[in-house]
Amino acid sequence: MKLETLLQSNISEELKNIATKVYQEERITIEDGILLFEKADLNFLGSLSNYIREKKHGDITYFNKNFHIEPTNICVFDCKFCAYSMLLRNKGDYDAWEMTEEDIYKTIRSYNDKEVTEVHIVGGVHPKMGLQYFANLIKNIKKIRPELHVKAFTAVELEYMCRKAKVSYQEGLQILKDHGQDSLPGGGAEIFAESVREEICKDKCSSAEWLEIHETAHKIGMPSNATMLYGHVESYADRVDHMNRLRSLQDKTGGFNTFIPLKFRNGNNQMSHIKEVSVLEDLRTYAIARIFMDNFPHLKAYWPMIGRETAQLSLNYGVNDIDGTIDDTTKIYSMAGAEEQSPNMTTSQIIDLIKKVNRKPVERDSVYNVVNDYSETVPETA
Ligand code: V47
Ligand code: SF4
Repeated sequence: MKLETLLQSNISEELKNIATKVYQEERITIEDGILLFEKADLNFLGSLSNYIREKKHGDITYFNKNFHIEPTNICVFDCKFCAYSMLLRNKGDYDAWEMTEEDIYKTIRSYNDKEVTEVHIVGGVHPKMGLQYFANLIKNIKKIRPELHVKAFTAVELEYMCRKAKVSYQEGLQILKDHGQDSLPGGGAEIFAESVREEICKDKCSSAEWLEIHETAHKIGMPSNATMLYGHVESYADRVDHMNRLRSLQDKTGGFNTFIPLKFRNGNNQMSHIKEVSVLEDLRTYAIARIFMDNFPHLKAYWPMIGRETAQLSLNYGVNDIDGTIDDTTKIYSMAGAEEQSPNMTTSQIIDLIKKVNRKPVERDSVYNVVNDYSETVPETA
Protein backbone atom coordinates (compact mmCIF):
# COMPACT_ATOMS: atom_id res chain seq x y z
CA MET A 1 0.00 0.00 0.00
CA LYS A 2 1.30 3.46 -0.88
CA LEU A 3 1.93 5.95 1.92
CA GLU A 4 -0.79 8.26 0.59
CA THR A 5 -3.35 5.44 0.69
CA LEU A 6 -2.22 4.44 4.16
CA LEU A 7 -2.43 8.03 5.39
CA GLN A 8 -5.92 8.43 3.96
CA SER A 9 -7.09 5.27 5.67
CA ASN A 10 -8.94 5.26 8.94
CA ILE A 11 -5.99 5.03 11.33
CA SER A 12 -5.00 7.13 14.32
CA GLU A 13 -2.68 10.12 14.07
CA GLU A 14 -0.03 8.35 16.14
CA LEU A 15 0.06 5.40 13.71
CA LYS A 16 0.11 7.78 10.74
CA ASN A 17 3.08 9.46 12.34
CA ILE A 18 4.94 6.12 12.50
CA ALA A 19 4.05 5.35 8.87
CA THR A 20 5.42 8.73 7.81
CA LYS A 21 8.69 8.00 9.63
CA VAL A 22 9.02 4.66 7.87
CA TYR A 23 8.41 6.16 4.44
CA GLN A 24 10.91 8.94 5.20
CA GLU A 25 13.47 6.38 6.39
CA GLU A 26 13.45 7.79 9.87
CA ARG A 27 14.12 5.41 12.74
CA ILE A 28 11.15 4.65 14.99
CA THR A 29 11.50 5.04 18.76
CA ILE A 30 11.00 2.56 21.60
CA GLU A 31 7.62 4.21 22.31
CA ASP A 32 6.64 3.81 18.66
CA GLY A 33 7.59 0.12 18.82
CA ILE A 34 5.41 -0.46 21.88
CA LEU A 35 2.55 1.45 20.25
CA LEU A 36 2.76 -0.80 17.20
CA PHE A 37 2.46 -3.89 19.39
CA GLU A 38 -0.46 -2.39 21.33
CA LYS A 39 -2.45 -0.67 18.63
CA ALA A 40 -1.50 -1.55 15.06
CA ASP A 41 -3.51 -4.10 13.12
CA LEU A 42 -2.06 -6.74 10.84
CA ASN A 43 -2.90 -4.90 7.61
CA PHE A 44 -1.13 -1.75 8.71
CA LEU A 45 1.91 -3.70 9.91
CA GLY A 46 1.92 -5.76 6.72
CA SER A 47 1.94 -2.63 4.55
CA LEU A 48 4.84 -1.02 6.39
CA SER A 49 6.98 -4.13 6.84
CA ASN A 50 6.48 -5.30 3.26
CA TYR A 51 7.39 -1.84 2.00
CA ILE A 52 10.71 -2.10 3.88
CA ARG A 53 11.26 -5.70 2.81
CA GLU A 54 10.74 -4.94 -0.85
CA LYS A 55 12.86 -1.81 -0.69
CA LYS A 56 15.75 -3.77 0.81
CA HIS A 57 15.41 -7.06 -1.09
CA GLY A 58 12.64 -6.85 -3.68
CA ASP A 59 11.06 -10.31 -3.94
CA ILE A 60 14.24 -12.18 -3.07
CA THR A 61 13.86 -14.81 -0.39
CA TYR A 62 17.07 -16.39 0.77
CA PHE A 63 17.69 -19.91 1.96
CA ASN A 64 20.79 -22.00 2.37
CA LYS A 65 21.79 -25.64 2.21
CA ASN A 66 22.75 -26.53 5.72
CA PHE A 67 22.70 -29.21 8.38
CA HIS A 68 22.98 -29.17 12.14
CA ILE A 69 25.17 -31.07 14.55
CA GLU A 70 24.01 -31.15 18.16
CA PRO A 71 26.94 -32.78 20.01
CA THR A 72 24.97 -33.35 23.22
CA ASN A 73 21.73 -32.43 24.98
CA ILE A 74 23.32 -32.72 28.40
CA CYS A 75 23.35 -29.26 29.90
CA VAL A 76 24.52 -27.71 33.14
CA PHE A 77 21.76 -25.10 32.87
CA ASP A 78 18.05 -25.35 33.47
CA CYS A 79 16.14 -22.99 31.18
CA LYS A 80 12.45 -23.36 31.92
CA PHE A 81 11.43 -23.30 28.24
CA CYS A 82 13.89 -25.96 27.16
CA ALA A 83 12.43 -29.32 26.16
CA TYR A 84 15.71 -30.53 24.91
CA SER A 85 18.19 -30.33 27.72
CA MET A 86 18.92 -33.33 29.86
CA LEU A 87 20.24 -31.87 33.04
CA LEU A 88 23.54 -33.22 34.17
CA ARG A 89 21.78 -34.89 37.08
CA ASN A 90 19.67 -36.93 34.64
CA LYS A 91 22.67 -38.07 32.61
CA GLY A 92 21.63 -41.71 32.85
CA ASP A 93 18.30 -40.95 31.18
CA TYR A 94 17.68 -42.82 27.94
CA ASP A 95 16.87 -39.55 26.16
CA ALA A 96 20.32 -38.10 26.85
CA TRP A 97 22.93 -38.21 24.10
CA GLU A 98 26.61 -37.43 23.77
CA MET A 99 28.19 -37.72 20.34
CA THR A 100 31.79 -38.87 20.23
CA GLU A 101 34.28 -36.97 18.11
CA GLU A 102 34.21 -39.84 15.62
CA ASP A 103 30.36 -39.63 15.45
CA ILE A 104 30.73 -35.97 14.55
CA TYR A 105 33.35 -36.57 11.84
CA LYS A 106 31.20 -39.37 10.46
CA THR A 107 28.28 -36.96 10.19
CA ILE A 108 30.47 -34.44 8.36
CA ARG A 109 31.73 -37.14 5.97
CA SER A 110 28.16 -38.28 5.31
CA TYR A 111 27.69 -34.92 3.51
CA ASN A 112 30.75 -35.41 1.32
CA ASP A 113 28.73 -35.77 -1.87
CA LYS A 114 26.01 -33.27 -0.91
CA GLU A 115 25.87 -29.62 -1.84
CA VAL A 116 25.70 -28.19 1.68
CA THR A 117 27.54 -24.95 2.46
CA GLU A 118 27.03 -24.62 6.22
CA VAL A 119 27.10 -26.68 9.38
CA HIS A 120 25.33 -25.23 12.41
CA ILE A 121 26.80 -26.66 15.63
CA VAL A 122 25.03 -25.98 18.93
CA GLY A 123 23.98 -28.09 21.86
CA GLY A 124 23.64 -28.38 25.59
CA VAL A 125 26.40 -26.94 27.75
CA HIS A 126 28.38 -30.04 28.67
CA PRO A 127 30.98 -29.59 31.41
CA LYS A 128 33.46 -31.94 29.77
CA MET A 129 33.35 -30.45 26.27
CA GLY A 130 35.58 -27.41 26.69
CA LEU A 131 37.18 -24.74 24.54
CA GLN A 132 40.17 -26.80 23.43
CA TYR A 133 37.97 -29.81 22.63
CA PHE A 134 35.74 -27.70 20.39
CA ALA A 135 38.67 -25.85 18.81
CA ASN A 136 40.24 -29.18 17.77
CA LEU A 137 36.87 -30.46 16.62
CA ILE A 138 36.46 -27.49 14.29
CA LYS A 139 40.01 -27.83 13.01
CA ASN A 140 39.34 -31.47 12.11
CA ILE A 141 35.97 -30.66 10.53
CA LYS A 142 37.76 -28.14 8.31
CA LYS A 143 40.34 -30.80 7.36
CA ILE A 144 37.48 -33.02 6.15
CA ARG A 145 35.61 -30.20 4.37
CA PRO A 146 37.67 -27.01 4.17
CA GLU A 147 35.05 -24.86 2.43
CA LEU A 148 32.21 -25.69 4.82
CA HIS A 149 31.12 -22.61 6.80
CA VAL A 150 31.13 -23.43 10.52
CA LYS A 151 28.46 -21.44 12.38
CA ALA A 152 28.86 -22.60 15.93
CA PHE A 153 28.13 -22.10 19.63
CA THR A 154 25.66 -19.73 21.18
CA ALA A 155 26.95 -17.02 23.48
CA VAL A 156 25.70 -19.23 26.34
CA GLU A 157 28.06 -22.03 25.33
CA LEU A 158 30.88 -19.56 24.67
CA GLU A 159 30.53 -17.82 28.04
CA TYR A 160 30.80 -21.19 29.81
CA MET A 161 33.73 -22.35 27.63
CA CYS A 162 35.72 -19.16 28.23
CA ARG A 163 34.97 -19.15 31.96
CA LYS A 164 36.09 -22.79 32.37
CA ALA A 165 39.21 -22.22 30.25
CA LYS A 166 39.95 -19.01 32.22
CA VAL A 167 40.36 -16.91 29.10
CA SER A 168 38.76 -13.63 28.08
CA TYR A 169 35.99 -13.68 25.46
CA GLN A 170 38.40 -12.15 22.98
CA GLU A 171 41.03 -14.84 23.61
CA GLY A 172 38.51 -17.67 23.50
CA LEU A 173 36.85 -16.45 20.31
CA GLN A 174 40.21 -15.84 18.66
CA ILE A 175 41.25 -19.46 19.43
CA LEU A 176 38.04 -20.75 17.86
CA LYS A 177 38.44 -18.46 14.87
CA ASP A 178 42.05 -19.55 14.39
CA HIS A 179 40.86 -23.17 14.36
CA GLY A 180 38.29 -22.45 11.65
CA GLN A 181 35.07 -21.21 13.26
CA ASP A 182 33.49 -18.71 10.89
CA SER A 183 30.49 -17.21 12.68
CA LEU A 184 28.14 -17.37 15.66
CA PRO A 185 24.46 -18.36 15.59
CA GLY A 186 21.93 -16.18 17.35
CA GLY A 187 20.74 -18.47 20.12
CA GLY A 188 20.72 -17.91 23.85
CA ALA A 189 19.49 -14.32 23.65
CA GLU A 190 15.92 -15.19 24.78
CA ILE A 191 14.67 -11.90 26.25
CA PHE A 192 17.23 -9.45 27.58
CA ALA A 193 14.98 -7.84 30.24
CA GLU A 194 16.66 -8.97 33.46
CA SER A 195 13.39 -9.69 35.31
CA VAL A 196 12.24 -12.07 32.56
CA ARG A 197 15.64 -13.75 32.33
CA GLU A 198 15.49 -14.30 36.08
CA GLU A 199 12.17 -16.09 35.63
CA ILE A 200 12.93 -18.25 32.59
CA CYS A 201 16.68 -18.86 32.44
CA LYS A 202 18.30 -17.43 35.51
CA ASP A 203 21.41 -19.59 35.65
CA LYS A 204 22.84 -19.01 32.19
CA CYS A 205 24.79 -16.06 30.77
CA SER A 206 23.38 -12.63 31.44
CA SER A 207 22.12 -10.25 28.78
CA ALA A 208 25.20 -8.07 29.21
CA GLU A 209 27.44 -11.12 28.70
CA TRP A 210 25.49 -12.22 25.61
CA LEU A 211 25.87 -8.76 24.08
CA GLU A 212 29.56 -8.50 25.04
CA ILE A 213 30.34 -11.86 23.42
CA HIS A 214 28.67 -10.83 20.16
CA GLU A 215 30.38 -7.44 20.26
CA THR A 216 33.74 -9.15 20.74
CA ALA A 217 33.04 -11.60 17.91
CA HIS A 218 32.22 -8.69 15.59
CA LYS A 219 35.39 -6.91 16.68
CA ILE A 220 37.58 -9.84 15.62
CA GLY A 221 35.75 -10.28 12.33
CA MET A 222 33.22 -13.00 13.10
CA PRO A 223 29.67 -12.10 12.06
CA SER A 224 26.68 -13.36 14.00
CA ASN A 225 22.91 -13.60 14.21
CA ALA A 226 20.55 -12.63 17.00
CA THR A 227 17.35 -14.31 18.18
CA MET A 228 14.44 -13.30 20.41
CA LEU A 229 12.30 -15.90 22.18
CA TYR A 230 8.82 -14.35 22.30
CA GLY A 231 5.32 -15.32 23.36
CA HIS A 232 5.76 -16.48 26.97
CA VAL A 233 5.94 -14.24 30.06
CA GLU A 234 7.49 -11.17 28.44
CA SER A 235 5.62 -7.91 27.83
CA TYR A 236 5.52 -5.95 24.58
CA ALA A 237 7.88 -3.44 26.21
CA ASP A 238 10.31 -6.31 26.89
CA ARG A 239 10.26 -7.31 23.21
CA VAL A 240 10.98 -3.75 22.14
CA ASP A 241 13.70 -3.38 24.78
CA HIS A 242 15.29 -6.59 23.46
CA MET A 243 15.26 -5.33 19.89
CA ASN A 244 16.53 -1.95 21.00
CA ARG A 245 19.59 -3.43 22.76
CA LEU A 246 20.40 -5.31 19.55
CA ARG A 247 19.78 -2.28 17.35
CA SER A 248 22.16 -0.22 19.51
CA LEU A 249 24.90 -2.86 19.32
CA GLN A 250 24.43 -3.13 15.56
CA ASP A 251 24.92 0.66 15.30
CA LYS A 252 28.27 0.16 17.02
CA THR A 253 29.59 -2.93 15.21
CA GLY A 254 27.52 -3.68 12.11
CA GLY A 255 28.35 -7.35 12.69
CA PHE A 256 24.85 -8.86 12.80
CA ASN A 257 23.50 -10.46 9.66
CA THR A 258 20.06 -11.63 10.65
CA PHE A 259 17.42 -11.18 13.31
CA ILE A 260 15.41 -14.31 14.09
CA PRO A 261 12.28 -14.05 16.25
CA LEU A 262 11.62 -17.51 17.75
CA LYS A 263 8.10 -18.36 18.85
CA PHE A 264 7.96 -20.04 22.25
CA ARG A 265 6.66 -23.63 21.90
CA ASN A 266 5.15 -25.16 24.99
CA GLY A 267 5.70 -28.91 24.56
CA ASN A 268 7.56 -30.94 27.18
CA ASN A 269 9.07 -28.13 29.19
CA GLN A 270 8.63 -26.38 32.53
CA MET A 271 6.53 -23.63 30.91
CA SER A 272 4.00 -25.95 29.29
CA HIS A 273 1.16 -24.22 31.16
CA ILE A 274 1.72 -21.07 29.07
CA LYS A 275 -0.50 -20.92 26.00
CA GLU A 276 1.30 -20.41 22.71
CA VAL A 277 0.60 -17.17 20.84
CA SER A 278 -1.42 -17.18 17.61
CA VAL A 279 -0.13 -17.06 14.03
CA LEU A 280 -1.51 -13.52 13.91
CA GLU A 281 0.80 -12.57 16.76
CA ASP A 282 3.72 -14.30 14.98
CA LEU A 283 3.15 -12.20 11.87
CA ARG A 284 2.74 -9.00 13.88
CA THR A 285 6.02 -9.73 15.67
CA TYR A 286 7.91 -10.33 12.42
CA ALA A 287 6.47 -7.15 10.95
CA ILE A 288 7.32 -4.98 13.95
CA ALA A 289 10.82 -6.48 14.03
CA ARG A 290 11.30 -5.49 10.38
CA ILE A 291 10.07 -1.96 11.08
CA PHE A 292 12.10 -1.50 14.28
CA MET A 293 15.39 -3.19 13.34
CA ASP A 294 16.25 -0.78 10.56
CA ASN A 295 19.97 -1.61 10.65
CA PHE A 296 19.60 -5.40 10.43
CA PRO A 297 19.96 -6.43 6.80
CA HIS A 298 17.91 -9.64 7.11
CA LEU A 299 14.91 -11.01 8.98
CA LYS A 300 14.61 -14.78 9.22
CA ALA A 301 11.62 -17.02 9.86
CA TYR A 302 12.93 -20.37 11.04
CA TRP A 303 10.54 -22.74 9.25
CA PRO A 304 11.07 -25.88 11.40
CA MET A 305 9.72 -23.92 14.33
CA ILE A 306 6.77 -22.03 12.89
CA GLY A 307 5.89 -24.47 10.13
CA ARG A 308 5.95 -24.12 6.34
CA GLU A 309 2.66 -22.22 5.88
CA THR A 310 3.41 -19.54 8.45
CA ALA A 311 6.88 -19.24 6.94
CA GLN A 312 5.20 -18.59 3.57
CA LEU A 313 2.87 -16.00 5.08
CA SER A 314 5.76 -14.30 6.89
CA LEU A 315 7.28 -13.37 3.51
CA ASN A 316 4.62 -10.64 3.30
CA TYR A 317 5.43 -9.39 6.80
CA GLY A 318 9.06 -8.36 6.50
CA VAL A 319 10.76 -11.76 6.34
CA ASN A 320 13.31 -12.31 3.54
CA ASP A 321 15.06 -15.49 4.71
CA ILE A 322 13.72 -18.86 5.76
CA ASP A 323 16.94 -20.62 6.88
CA GLY A 324 17.84 -23.85 5.14
CA THR A 325 17.21 -27.38 4.06
CA ILE A 326 18.27 -28.66 7.54
CA ASP A 327 18.10 -32.35 6.56
CA ASP A 328 16.38 -33.55 9.74
CA THR A 329 19.40 -32.74 11.88
CA THR A 330 17.96 -30.66 14.70
CA LYS A 331 15.82 -31.75 17.62
CA ILE A 332 15.47 -28.57 19.65
CA TYR A 333 12.05 -27.59 18.27
CA SER A 334 10.52 -30.97 17.57
CA MET A 335 11.09 -31.84 21.22
CA ALA A 336 9.23 -28.65 22.24
CA GLY A 337 6.23 -29.53 20.07
CA ALA A 338 6.90 -27.61 16.84
CA GLU A 339 5.01 -28.57 13.67
CA GLU A 340 8.04 -30.10 12.01
CA GLN A 341 8.93 -33.31 13.78
CA SER A 342 11.66 -34.21 11.25
CA PRO A 343 12.60 -30.94 9.60
CA ASN A 344 13.91 -31.60 6.12
CA MET A 345 13.25 -29.89 2.80
CA THR A 346 14.81 -30.74 -0.52
CA THR A 347 16.04 -27.82 -2.57
CA SER A 348 13.09 -28.17 -4.93
CA GLN A 349 10.63 -28.19 -2.03
CA ILE A 350 12.11 -25.00 -0.61
CA ILE A 351 12.05 -23.39 -4.08
CA ASP A 352 8.40 -24.40 -4.54
CA LEU A 353 7.47 -23.10 -1.12
CA ILE A 354 8.91 -19.68 -1.90
CA LYS A 355 7.61 -19.54 -5.49
CA LYS A 356 4.08 -20.44 -4.47
CA VAL A 357 3.82 -17.10 -2.69
CA ASN A 358 5.33 -15.24 -5.64
CA ARG A 359 8.75 -14.58 -4.20
CA LYS A 360 12.14 -15.30 -5.76
CA PRO A 361 14.13 -18.14 -4.21
CA VAL A 362 17.84 -17.46 -3.96
CA GLU A 363 20.32 -19.82 -2.36
CA ARG A 364 22.82 -17.89 -0.27
CA ASP A 365 25.95 -18.79 1.64
CA SER A 366 26.19 -18.04 5.35
CA VAL A 367 27.11 -14.41 4.80
CA TYR A 368 24.52 -13.76 2.09
CA ASN A 369 26.60 -14.10 -1.04
CA VAL A 370 24.40 -15.49 -3.79
CA VAL A 371 25.15 -19.15 -4.53
CA ASN A 372 22.28 -19.93 -6.93
CA ASP A 373 19.43 -17.83 -8.20
CA TYR A 374 16.42 -20.12 -8.63
CA SER A 375 13.95 -17.43 -9.60
CA GLU A 376 13.54 -18.79 -13.13
CA THR A 377 13.13 -22.42 -12.00
CA VAL A 378 9.69 -23.80 -12.77
CA PRO A 379 7.95 -25.13 -9.63
CA GLU A 380 7.56 -28.93 -9.50
CA THR A 381 3.98 -28.82 -8.31
CA ALA A 382 1.21 -26.42 -9.25
O1 V47 B 1 18.27 -19.92 22.37
C1 V47 B 1 14.67 -23.37 23.04
C2 V47 B 1 15.24 -21.49 21.43
C3 V47 B 1 17.33 -21.26 20.59
C4 V47 B 1 12.51 -23.40 22.81
O2 V47 B 1 21.46 -18.24 14.15
C5 V47 B 1 13.03 -22.46 21.92
O3 V47 B 1 20.77 -18.98 12.24
C6 V47 B 1 10.93 -21.97 21.17
O4 V47 B 1 19.15 -19.91 18.25
N1 V47 B 1 10.35 -22.84 22.02
C7 V47 B 1 18.44 -21.99 19.86
N2 V47 B 1 12.24 -21.76 21.10
C8 V47 B 1 18.21 -22.06 18.36
C9 V47 B 1 18.74 -20.85 17.64
C10 V47 B 1 18.76 -20.76 16.15
C11 V47 B 1 17.91 -21.53 15.39
C12 V47 B 1 17.96 -21.42 14.00
C13 V47 B 1 18.86 -20.60 13.36
C14 V47 B 1 19.72 -19.84 14.15
C15 V47 B 1 20.72 -18.96 13.48
C16 V47 B 1 19.67 -19.90 15.55
O5 V47 B 1 16.15 -22.05 20.55
C17 V47 B 1 17.48 -20.99 22.05
C18 V47 B 1 16.05 -20.71 22.45
O6 V47 B 1 15.75 -19.35 22.26
N3 V47 B 1 14.35 -22.46 22.10
N4 V47 B 1 13.52 -23.96 23.48
C19 V47 B 1 11.09 -23.57 22.85
N5 V47 B 1 10.50 -24.38 23.73
FE1 SF4 C 1 20.85 -25.67 28.15
FE2 SF4 C 1 20.40 -24.21 25.94
FE3 SF4 C 1 18.44 -25.75 26.95
FE4 SF4 C 1 19.19 -23.57 28.26
S1 SF4 C 1 18.24 -23.61 26.19
S2 SF4 C 1 18.85 -25.62 29.19
S3 SF4 C 1 21.38 -23.50 27.86
S4 SF4 C 1 20.36 -26.48 26.09
